[in-house]
Amino acid sequence: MKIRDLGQEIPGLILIDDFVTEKEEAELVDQVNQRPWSGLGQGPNPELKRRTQQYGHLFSYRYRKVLEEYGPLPSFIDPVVQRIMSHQLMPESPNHLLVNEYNEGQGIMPHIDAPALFGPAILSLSLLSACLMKFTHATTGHSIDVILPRRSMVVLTGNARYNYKHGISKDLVETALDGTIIQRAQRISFTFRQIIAWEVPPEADGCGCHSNKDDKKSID
Ligand SMILES: O=C(O)CCC(=O)C(=O)O
Repeated sequence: MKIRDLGQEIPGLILIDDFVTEKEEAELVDQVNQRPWSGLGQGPNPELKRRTQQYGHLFSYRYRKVLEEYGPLPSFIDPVVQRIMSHQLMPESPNHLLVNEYNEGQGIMPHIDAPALFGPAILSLSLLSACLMKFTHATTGHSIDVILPRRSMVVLTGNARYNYKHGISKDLVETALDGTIIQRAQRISFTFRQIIAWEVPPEADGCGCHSNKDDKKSID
């Protein structure tokens, strides 16, 4: 494991290479492939244009709120959660695991995970292939691309979590700033979050703009 503090570029951004081994990666992918996927017409989030799974809680992209508590995260993810906690990457154990599958030509629109619903640390583990994650400051537009290598964990806290949108393009080939060329292929990500509220309180969302941030990512 190699921890890279990218805080000079965006405060609160950390990238950890080799967070899981190749064997663990294969096991994690095998576990999720034995379970049902949602999206692409399948409930409980049929409108999603990519396949997803959720553990711990069910978040509805359509209603913009948590609908159900499933219970503890499944035991197959325990070693990863233990590693997260032993490196103090989250203040509390995650109670939501979102699995996203991106095939060639699939990405996720720039968004900030709803501050009222999810806790101060958002972590995402990249499996099967790498991609570029673009971070764009919500007001200044300052933007950087970060390569998320296969089997790495990206950690978003502080500025990176609250003030920068993160997104992944649909491009089939991506070129990083340093010239690295990334041929996009199937990628499965595991996003770990702490759900702190089931819905955005009306006073925090008076203009409805909070929900839009997350809405956009749901359909792309
Ligand atoms: O795939 C990823 O690494 C990020 C996923 C994400 O941002 C999300 O589902 O909110």
